[in-house]
Amino acid sequence: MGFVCLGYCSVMTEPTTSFRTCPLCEATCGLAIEHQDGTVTRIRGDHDDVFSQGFLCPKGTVLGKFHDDPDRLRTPLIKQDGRHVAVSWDEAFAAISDGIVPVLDRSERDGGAMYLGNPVVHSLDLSLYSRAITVALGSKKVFSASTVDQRPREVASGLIYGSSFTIPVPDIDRTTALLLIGANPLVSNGSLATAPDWPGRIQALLDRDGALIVVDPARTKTAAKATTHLAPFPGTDALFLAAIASELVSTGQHRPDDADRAALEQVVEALAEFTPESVAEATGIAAEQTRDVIAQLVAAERPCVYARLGTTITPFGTTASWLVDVVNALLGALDAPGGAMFATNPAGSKNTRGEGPHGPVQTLGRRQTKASGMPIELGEHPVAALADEIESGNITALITVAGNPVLSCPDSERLDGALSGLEFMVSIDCYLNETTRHADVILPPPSHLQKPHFDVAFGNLAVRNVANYSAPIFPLDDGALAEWEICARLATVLGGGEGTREAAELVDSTIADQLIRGALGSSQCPPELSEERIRVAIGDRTGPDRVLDLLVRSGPYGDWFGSNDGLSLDVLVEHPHGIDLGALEPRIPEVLLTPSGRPEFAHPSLLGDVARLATLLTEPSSGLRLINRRTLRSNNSWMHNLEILVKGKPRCTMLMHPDDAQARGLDVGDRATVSSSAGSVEIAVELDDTIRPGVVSIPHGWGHGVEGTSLAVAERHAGVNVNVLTPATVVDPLSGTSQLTGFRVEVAAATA
Ligand SMILES: Nc1nc2c(c(=O)[nH]1)N[C@H]1C(S)=C(S)[C@@H](COP(=O)(O)OP(=O)(O)OC[C@H]3O[C@@H](n4cnc5c(=O)[nH]c(N)nc54)[C@H](O)[C@@H]3O)O[C@H]1N2
Ligand SMILES: Nc1nc2c(c(=O)[nH]1)N[C@H]1C(S)=C(S)[C@@H](COP(=O)(O)OP(=O)(O)OC[C@H]3O[C@@H](n4cnc5c(=O)[nH]c(N)nc54)[C@H](O)[C@@H]3O)O[C@H]1N2
Ligand code: SF4
Ligand SMILES: [Mo]
Repeated sequence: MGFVCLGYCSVMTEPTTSFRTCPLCEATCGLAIEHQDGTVTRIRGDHDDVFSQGFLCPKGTVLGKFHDDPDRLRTPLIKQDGRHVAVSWDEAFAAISDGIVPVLDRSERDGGAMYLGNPVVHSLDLSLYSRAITVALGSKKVFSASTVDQRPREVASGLIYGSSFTIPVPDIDRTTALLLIGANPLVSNGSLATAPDWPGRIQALLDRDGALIVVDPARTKTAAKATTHLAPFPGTDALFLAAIASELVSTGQHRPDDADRAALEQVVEALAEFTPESVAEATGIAAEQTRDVIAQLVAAERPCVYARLGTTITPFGTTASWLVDVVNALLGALDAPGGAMFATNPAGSKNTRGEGPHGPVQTLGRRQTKASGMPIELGEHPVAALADEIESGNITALITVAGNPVLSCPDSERLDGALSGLEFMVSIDCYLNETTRHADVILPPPSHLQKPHFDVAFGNLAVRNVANYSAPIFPLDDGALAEWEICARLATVLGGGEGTREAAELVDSTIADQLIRGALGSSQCPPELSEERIRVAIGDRTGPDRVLDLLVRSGPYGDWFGSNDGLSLDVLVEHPHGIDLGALEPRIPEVLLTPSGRPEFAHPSLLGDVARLATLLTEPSSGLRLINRRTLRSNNSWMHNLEILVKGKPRCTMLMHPDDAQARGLDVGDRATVSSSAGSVEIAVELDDTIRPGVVSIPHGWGHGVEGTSLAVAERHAGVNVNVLTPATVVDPLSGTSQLTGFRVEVAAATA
């Protein structure tokens, strides 16, 4: 019988299952994605994934829906007469060249700025190529989501260990007592602690009769599992940790590494005024509760302290992060199995090059932002200063990459207004949303299923050493550009070029050349290796695959371009469920890049903040404070356009203790006006006795339905933007990180 085409049969393919790491959060779950003819039919957890073993959360199942979302941008847009219209890539790059280059040149490049959003670290292309844009922009004004997130932890690590990448992670699978502060991994799926299936790992801890001690003003899903839950006043964790540290030493219960004993005792001497009694009123944690926690940690065979976002988005974030490490070290839990350990990144990291001790002295406070004098640390401006810098004319052109600062950054109403005053703005983003509506040009990346994936960042943070590469499942759409190519073309335009494919390839080969030189210069490079041999080994790959191959092969598990049988991209491709490289192993001193060759616990910048911490002891705790909250079916600001995640009861509500509500004449479902020093919003009240009296919570990332956006589903589930309330004036002075939790608000019944 002849071949009869019914119109669609010519493209019918066999149903296929592809395995892929979920790129949405830090948990890095393995997904089994069933698809046919370019359409995802089903997503399950990959039971053979070496790390996640089948676990996934509701977000992991929606990558197909995101791929098909009609609002996801497929062609570049430029703003004409206040409206965004579709154009070709050539037209988009020409518009950027005409629009931004003169603006940059007028300020001798000083007026350009970048905002790098959270998904940058979840995208292989962006992790490897967004830097090309920064370099070409030629401005030092780089902002990112880090200063509304983990920057205090990184600053503390830079000072203590000599690298901001050297972040201790909880060895969750081996600990016997986990003190978990300001984190809700049963909802967030974990952060700065890459571990798929937190629920299972926490359950395993409980099953082996371990203790889970949760410190959180709310009895969250995680706290509900705890063997002990303490609900402190927000923002006071550094006091609690200081009291634990000093009590451990004053009662002689500390057991640090002898090499660190002197430094730790110097620290504890400075902390003498913080005792379980002296901090009790300020923290809301009774002295006997603190002593009980200490007793549990000391009695445990393998104790571990882990703190996350609830401790870093406070004015004492760096100090709290430091004290976490001090307490772990005093317990003998730092760098010990079952304690707080350091991962070994398969893609390599500053701390895997075997360079060892004797790095440079790390200092703070050398640079400040022009308009508001906020600290610039680790090469980044605090986002709290972005509106100031724009309004005072110091920033005239902005490039946002995978970020939605209008919803995620403090004093956002003002920031929203400031963005409309820019002379030129470019966004690389998948949606026309609250931020990108200000952009003169929007460059859309392909969907996540059309990109390669490898977690170059989370190799530093994983609770097991694992390497897992995912090839794209679907090809690029006709005429679409890979995200690395968008970055590279944009970089050449910013440099005065035309943004052609050839120019982008030049950027790509320059990056590869630098990595080849770096590999040859490494102390770990086998002496017989030559540039020519490396080039032969990497073959004709280009783009992110070539860069990743170079990183992995010259990384700590690498094959050094055929010199041994270690990892290469080819080996990763042969292992679609990932390669397990084993449990974490002790790495001190090899991991350190400090002048002394030991952790600098007594770093002057950290000791220097103790006096400020003492001022918290007398801060009045009256009134209401607003804390942050995450919900399982949400991911910061950008997954609200997927019906399956937003349907059902509204998630953007304010949780309030019934006593606090009653005192204000509020009942379930009532609308309340919430105001702070920065602004006010109106929101529905949910009564909830799981939240501490004196504290209310509102999730972030909402506030859709704004004019000029194109998010049909999100618009129907708009919610309010909590960051209208967040003051931009309060930052952690050591790291420039905004206070997004624990600031004062007034709540009253909304008037009609
Ligand atoms: N009040 C309050 N505010 C907070 C927080 C809080 O707890 N409370 N949390 C803070 C934290 S921890 C963070 S990390 C920030 C996050 O804030 P942002 O860094 O602004 O990140 P998102 O809100 O996730 O916005 C991501 C943007 O990237 C786009 N995008 C998604 N994937 C891709 C991609 O692969 N490529 C490109 N080019 N674009 C992509 C989306 O469309 C969206 O516009 O918010 C912070 N803000
Ligand atoms: N479902 C979902 N998952 C996510 C995200 C999301 O938006 N939704 N975002 C991702 C991102 S970008 C990040 S950074 C991670 C964050 O992941 P986590 O670090 O786990 O952060 P949160 O889930 O915000 O939990 C912080 C907890 O701290 C508590 N808290 C607030 N203030 C204080 C305080 O002063 N002291 C103490 N002790 N606790 C306090 C809050 O009540 C909350 O339970 O989650 C990631 N995963
Ligand atoms: S937990 Fe994170 S990585 Fe795992 S499926 Fe959910 S969003 Fe994806
Ligand atoms: Mo984050």
